[in-house]
Amino acid sequence: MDYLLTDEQIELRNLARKVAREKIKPIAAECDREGRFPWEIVELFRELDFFRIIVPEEYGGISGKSLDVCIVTEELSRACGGIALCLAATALGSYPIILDGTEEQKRKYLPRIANGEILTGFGLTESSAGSDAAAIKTTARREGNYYILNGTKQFITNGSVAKVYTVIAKTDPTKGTRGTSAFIVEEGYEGFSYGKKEDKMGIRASVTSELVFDNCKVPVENRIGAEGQGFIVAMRTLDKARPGVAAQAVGIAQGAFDLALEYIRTREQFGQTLSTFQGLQFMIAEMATKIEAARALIYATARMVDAGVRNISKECAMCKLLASDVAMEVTTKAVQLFGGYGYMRDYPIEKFMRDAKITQIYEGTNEIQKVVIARRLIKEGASK
Ligand code: COS
Repeated sequence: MDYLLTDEQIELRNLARKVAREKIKPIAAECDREGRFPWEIVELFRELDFFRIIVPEEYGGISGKSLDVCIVTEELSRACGGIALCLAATALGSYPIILDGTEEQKRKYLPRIANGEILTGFGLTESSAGSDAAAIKTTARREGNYYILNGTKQFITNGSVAKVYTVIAKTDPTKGTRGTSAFIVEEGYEGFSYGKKEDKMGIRASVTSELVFDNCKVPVENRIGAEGQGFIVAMRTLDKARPGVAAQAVGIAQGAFDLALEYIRTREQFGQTLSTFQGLQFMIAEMATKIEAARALIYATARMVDAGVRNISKECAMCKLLASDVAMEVTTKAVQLFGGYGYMRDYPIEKFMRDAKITQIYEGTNEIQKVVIARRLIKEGASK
């Protein structure tokens, strides 16, 4: 199904699909095994102008549209959900600047993000502040023309490979969510270093590290939005990013499904291919239907984001919830269809299941997505 994509979007999708098949698929297993960040793919994305998709045209980009980011993320994730993240996490790290940055901040950073010179990351999570994002302990104390940041951010995607981070810190610990502010922190700032690099179950081609701030000096002009607006900046960022995680999840599901479908068409048992057994036919019919349902919701939501529709946290959360649950279900069933081979590392299928799991956890656990959805439903009341 083409979901009424424009000719340009179909061209973009086909290009991303080709890159995924020809350049990402051949290195996916090795990057996964070694936990290697694929700099050569970053270089290729630079050459292909893929990073420009994240950024609006007036700042050196070619799109800035959520739907385009989703299309590319999905296609890349069909080959490797981890490798796709160098782009998707750069989108996440850039959204605070795109959504709430000053004109100067946009002019300074977005062209460099667009041309692929810098990757970015988003620093919200801490060891004791995951779902409870307002519980962050990292502080930012104003001293003249600087803020002094102290604390540690945990599980930061692109941590140590990105050059620029958007970081949420407490400027007034007495004021709860209203006491947080957002900052742009560059690699090389005094007092900023990287901590532990995580050894993960999946998305192992993506780097996940701690960001450590020890009296880190950040210029006042790097504050994004007004002092006290950091939590809102973070929530707005997550709203915009969640369809992208959903697209990653659908891509992972589709990648696993493609392999499973080919497998059952050729694998013979009891003198016939697995595809002739009705139980398995029903299984693949359900898998494909759920993938399409998730994709359709993502496209519809991304179009709403791009049209500037306000108050769509619910729809963005629904995308992420549905797509990641579909990814987990589809990849688990794909492993099942491969039988014993599915459980073996010699086959590419188990990686999809490991990669899928994170999509139910990061950028807000699916339990948090349900909180966001339910709060909105209760606020809105029944449709008239
Ligand atoms: N857009 C704009 N503003 C928002 C918003 C959104 N999507 N969501 C909340 N806000 C505002 C609220 O309106 C409220 O503003 P006021 O102070 O003016 O009333 C403020 O932010 C605080 O909101 P709330 O009371 O809902 O905050 P909670 O502490 O209850 O937290 C959840 C809400 C659970 C939704 C939030 O903590 C969350 O999203 N947690 C998950 C974080 C996450 O995704 N982490 C993943 C790692 S980052 S990749």
